[in-house]
Amino acid sequence: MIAKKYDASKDKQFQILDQNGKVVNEKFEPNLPKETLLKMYKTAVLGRSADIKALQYQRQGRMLTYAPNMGQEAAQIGVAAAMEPQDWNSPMYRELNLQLYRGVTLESVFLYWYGNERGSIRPDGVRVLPTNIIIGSQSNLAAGLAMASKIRKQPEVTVFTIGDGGTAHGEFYEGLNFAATYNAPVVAVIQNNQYAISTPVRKASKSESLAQKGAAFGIPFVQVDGNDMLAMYVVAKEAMDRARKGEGPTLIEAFTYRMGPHTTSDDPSIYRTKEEENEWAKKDPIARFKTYLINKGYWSEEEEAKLVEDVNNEIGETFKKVESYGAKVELMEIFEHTYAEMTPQLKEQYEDMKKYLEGAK
Ligand SMILES: Cc1ncc(C[n+]2csc(CCOP(=O)(O)OP(=O)(O)O)c2C)c(N)n1
Repeated sequence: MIAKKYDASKDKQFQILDQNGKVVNEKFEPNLPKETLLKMYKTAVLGRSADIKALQYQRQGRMLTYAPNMGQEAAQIGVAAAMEPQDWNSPMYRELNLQLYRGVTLESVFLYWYGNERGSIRPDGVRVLPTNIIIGSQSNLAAGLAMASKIRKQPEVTVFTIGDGGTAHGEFYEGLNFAATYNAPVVAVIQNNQYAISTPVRKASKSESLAQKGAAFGIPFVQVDGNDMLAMYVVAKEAMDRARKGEGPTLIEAFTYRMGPHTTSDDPSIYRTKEEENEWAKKDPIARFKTYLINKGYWSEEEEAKLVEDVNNEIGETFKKVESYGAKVELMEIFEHTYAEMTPQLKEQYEDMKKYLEGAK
């Protein structure tokens, strides 16, 4: 297994495509059909363009807030492409590309950041939990979900994603420890984009790599070049297969970089240098994957121009629709979606809130 050969505690990172899009680890190059590779690429282009547009909409005062994904497309899509339709995601908030690949609509992602909770509703059969803003909570949810699949003998795997900062939270350890101990079908993916808002990872952990925290759970762990779509896919596929066979969780660290701000309320120029940003711009995950596809004869600049135009039209149309819906929802909707039936506590909270709002009129 890759985790055995690429020991993250010895500073070994798994890579297939180098930053120029050249295959440097042929033995591991996956034999993916052209349609799958193109779906991965097109999703990344849509995700990147949607990120740029969302930042602009927010600056124009048309969007509430937004957490951009730029730079993390491969780390998300490589994982999503390794999943089967029946698998589950317990996502964090910086997960646009993973969500798009798995069938969440751009409309619902925009709606969510617009401030409309209806953006949390998934199309039928799309097994992606609502966005977890509470750092670390996705780990315990994943452990519970995976345990339910195991007890019900369903061939489902749950993937949870967490930031580097999130690995300093208790829930990361609680969930993964439980999943490891009971061999629950979980794949844990750390999106190490090197900053938790302005806190660099070296101020949040003393470990050489974040992957090696897996040793404490007794599970395989591996650090991957998170800007390498192929490496992320191959490692995630191996981890998914293991989990599905009942062999328990794997911990994957995607070593990547957040090219944009933490959210629209952040200014990264205060805590990181232009040189650092320029270095990482050279490692752009989309650019190197594009070169790979062109070299394979699967993609061309003409197709690129057409795709960018189509994608920008789609984004513009989608956002116009979202603006026409607005952010207003019925009060009841805030309370009624957590359980199949509202608990007495939720009913009480609803009544309290209703009275409060009536009093405020
Ligand atoms: C329990 C909890 N504490 C604090 C916050 C506020 N907060 C939002 S994002 C963030 C940083 C998270 O960084 P990281 O886990 O590295 O993920 P990234 O945002 O870089 O993707 C913090 C502290 C929160 N959402 N939840």
